[in-house]
Amino acid sequence: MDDKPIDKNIILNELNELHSLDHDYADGRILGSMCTEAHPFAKEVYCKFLDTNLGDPGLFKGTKTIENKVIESIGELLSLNKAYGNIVTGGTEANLMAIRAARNHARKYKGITDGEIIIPDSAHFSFKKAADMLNLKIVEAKLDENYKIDVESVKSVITDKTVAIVAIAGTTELGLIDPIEEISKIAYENNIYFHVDAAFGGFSIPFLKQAGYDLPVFDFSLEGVCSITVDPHKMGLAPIPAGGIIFRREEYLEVMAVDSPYLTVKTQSTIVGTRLGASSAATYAIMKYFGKEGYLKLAKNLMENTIFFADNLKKLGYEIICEPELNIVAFNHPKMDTNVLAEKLEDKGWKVSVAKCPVAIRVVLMNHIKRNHLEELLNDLKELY
Ligand code: 0PR
Repeated sequence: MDDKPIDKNIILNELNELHSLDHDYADGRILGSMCTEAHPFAKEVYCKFLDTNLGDPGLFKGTKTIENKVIESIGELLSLNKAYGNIVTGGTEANLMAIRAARNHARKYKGITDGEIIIPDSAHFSFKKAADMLNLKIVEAKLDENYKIDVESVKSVITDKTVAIVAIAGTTELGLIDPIEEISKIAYENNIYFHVDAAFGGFSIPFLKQAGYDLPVFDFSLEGVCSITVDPHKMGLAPIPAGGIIFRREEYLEVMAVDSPYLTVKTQSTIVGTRLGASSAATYAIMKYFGKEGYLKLAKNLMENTIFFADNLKKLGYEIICEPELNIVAFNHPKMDTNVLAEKLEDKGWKVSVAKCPVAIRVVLMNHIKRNHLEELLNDLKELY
């Protein structure tokens, strides 16, 4: 740190210079991000709530009410009348809370002390972090030929140490929805905690279904589902950080509670202590401002872009890994190595993401990628073919 204060303009100049090295969503060149530019109204509200702290909710009763209302609203979207949960920093923290709840619940009610969690091969790496922190063993369930969790494989790896089963509604690499209904049944029959990671799909699947897309049920209407991750900072257009964890029952929060005796509320179940109220307020604002109608329009528009892009890739001769269920397209050149193609696209100014399972170029069609960007990208892909 400098000894003497420095003039604001000098500081701002330095920061602006560094900020200019960042990529801008508005260029439409960021192809592999599940985040996008937050809506201006959500950003405006976010700034107003920057000093609020939900770690001590008795001091910020109004903001705590806002968080409760957001959780209630997301719960309703996921077919749950009375929802419990929190707005957290993102999908990683939401998944960590879900797995912590499952572990503590199994420890308390089943006496399991060396638990295992069953996750699909396609699960986000946040579950590896959760297992590491919570001292749980990961058991990977195989994927079927369509890159979805294999139901028989899940059945075959259940043991008396299983504390949770995880399935995904909108996989990170391919945007696919696992057979949640079947897994829910298995979890329910075996009395095992079932968590659905809909970090990406949670803010679009309900609306796409409403728009007539034939997508499977993934939410609390399935009796085995105990918790769902759904992130406002992905398809919800809320500013980063905003993840969501929704629990079916309050007892899942209770089994995580630790005493916080000198605070205004005497127990705390979240991982983070001091935590932003701004994320809840901004999420509340954008959900109200958009309404179901706004999210439906957004989700539909992004799916139309997805189908446009996939169809044109096929016309050019590229190979699509799977028909997109949500707004992600993964593809390969029939002859060129994927990493070589990725490098060539990078040379043309695209920020490319390469999926690992299977290896493919992966484009997440978020709101910052418009038709004109897709046309430019298709032109470049045509040249490279
Ligand atoms: N669950 C799923 C299904 C996810 O796809 C992700 C992240 C998470 C959980 C974890 O969420 P947080 O990153 O909010 O903790 N998916 C993206 C990924 O890892 C996140 C991302 C977003 C990565 C923007 C890059 C980027 O530019 O690919």
